[in-house]
Amino acid sequence: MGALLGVVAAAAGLAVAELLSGIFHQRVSPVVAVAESIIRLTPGDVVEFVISLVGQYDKPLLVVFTLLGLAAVSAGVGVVAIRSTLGAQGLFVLMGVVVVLAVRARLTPSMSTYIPAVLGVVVAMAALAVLAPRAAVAANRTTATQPADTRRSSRRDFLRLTGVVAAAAVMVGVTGRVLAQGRAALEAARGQLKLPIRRRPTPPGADLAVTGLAPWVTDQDDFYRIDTALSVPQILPGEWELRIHGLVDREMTLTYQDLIDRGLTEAWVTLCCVSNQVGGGLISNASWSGVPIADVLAEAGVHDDADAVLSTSADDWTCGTPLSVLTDDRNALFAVAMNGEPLTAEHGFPVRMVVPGLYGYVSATKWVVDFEVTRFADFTAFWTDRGWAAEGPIKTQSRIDVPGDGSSFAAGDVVVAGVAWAQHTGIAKVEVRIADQPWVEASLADEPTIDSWRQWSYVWPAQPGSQRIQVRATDQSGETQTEAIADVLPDGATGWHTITVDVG
Ligand SMILES: Nc1nc2c(c(=O)[nH]1)N[C@H]1C(S)=C(S)[C@@H](COP(=O)(O)O)O[C@H]1N2
Ligand SMILES: [Mo]
Repeated sequence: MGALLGVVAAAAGLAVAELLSGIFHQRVSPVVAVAESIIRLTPGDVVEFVISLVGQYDKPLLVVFTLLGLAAVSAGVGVVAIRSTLGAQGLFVLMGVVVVLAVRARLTPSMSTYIPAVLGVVVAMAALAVLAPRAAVAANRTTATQPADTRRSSRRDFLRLTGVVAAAAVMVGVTGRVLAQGRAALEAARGQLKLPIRRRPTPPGADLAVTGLAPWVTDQDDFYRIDTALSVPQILPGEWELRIHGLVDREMTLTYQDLIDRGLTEAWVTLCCVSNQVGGGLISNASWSGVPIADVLAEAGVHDDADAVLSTSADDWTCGTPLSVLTDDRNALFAVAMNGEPLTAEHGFPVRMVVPGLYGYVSATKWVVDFEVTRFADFTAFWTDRGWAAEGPIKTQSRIDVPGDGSSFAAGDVVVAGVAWAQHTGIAKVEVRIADQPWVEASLADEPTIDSWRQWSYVWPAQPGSQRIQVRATDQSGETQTEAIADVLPDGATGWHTITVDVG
């Protein structure tokens, strides 16, 4: 009775998790995330040996084994539930934590990443709460004096309810899997693309390779993700079209193949979110492949009275960008690839905008499908409607990555290192201040382009005690970061990143 209870409750939760992950078009569902994490944590030679045995069935088999494992653990939880519902709920929470960690390891976190796993656990717990008391009565653990027919009827009651929950779980779970097919088709199409590009090596001298310091190039899976899309837009390259219109001489419609046929330009660009707090992680650097927006606009013939472009995504998100940054000589691109790979669906597949020097909300439209040349006076966009500034040039900033805030270590020479950025202006100087001592200059890594962030480091002869470390950057226009603290709203945070460490 207990085992059945546990398995059915877990199945209800799992089904809801699969459904939500299908609705959100996530690349992996919670179950697959657990399965993939198992592969990751298994030694390579063991994985290879298993694959040599089962061949292409490795993934489906692993998912089946993961499900069997989950069922076994859940059965155990159900047995516990007959004795202590609270204890069983605790075990479900624990399983939930494992699933969330697996999801975290396999998906770039965004607004909706953890919703399926978390709601799945909630549903499993609710099912347990409803079924466990009935199971306990049916298992006759409540009173020894219970008449036999009462026990029989409560057993029937339990089995009937369990059957209903199980049937609902199967229906919901299957719906989730059907919804996931769309994403699978998209992944297949993405995998079949043969773009004439390769991953570019990190430019020599740009990466100081300090442990704990953000690598100069961010892998696509580690690249920060910000968007309003609960459900990731699914657009096959063959279906994608970009309409260019508005204040132009010639309207144009570009297909994916049109873009590729134009030849791809490569550019290192660091993207940054206006919501990035001082010291925050909503910033990443990559090599982008795409078509210069300026070339396309020149072909369309922009009218003299235009000063902006209103771009719209497949999910109707809108963004206003100054025309000037799209037509000058910077690398503003309709990008199709990041780090030599087609964009992932989460980062705008098949085509997005990338513009050096502007926060993402005014420049980096993912899943872009409409491009209207217009005037700022004539429109508002998604975030400007919500109080954010119409123009969003990135503010010069710097961040301390190592040592970590609040960390403790022994006195002696300690490497302090981080990144600084002033996209399309360039970083001229980074300074570090320990407590109230004078500012000292950090050494800078090479700057292959002014459109990317720049790493810095400083060897600090650390003295014992609690110590404050601050950083500030000066850009190549001579401007030094202001100490004045400003919130991210309406046009980006200011202030010096400050950490405290304990030197023993
Ligand atoms: N379609 C669409 N594009 C979008 C957004 C969005 O919500 N929808 N968010 C923007 C914001 S605020 C940022 S910071 C960047 C982030 O791009 P990334 O998720 O690839 O890092 O995308 C921009 N492009
Ligand atoms: Mo953003």
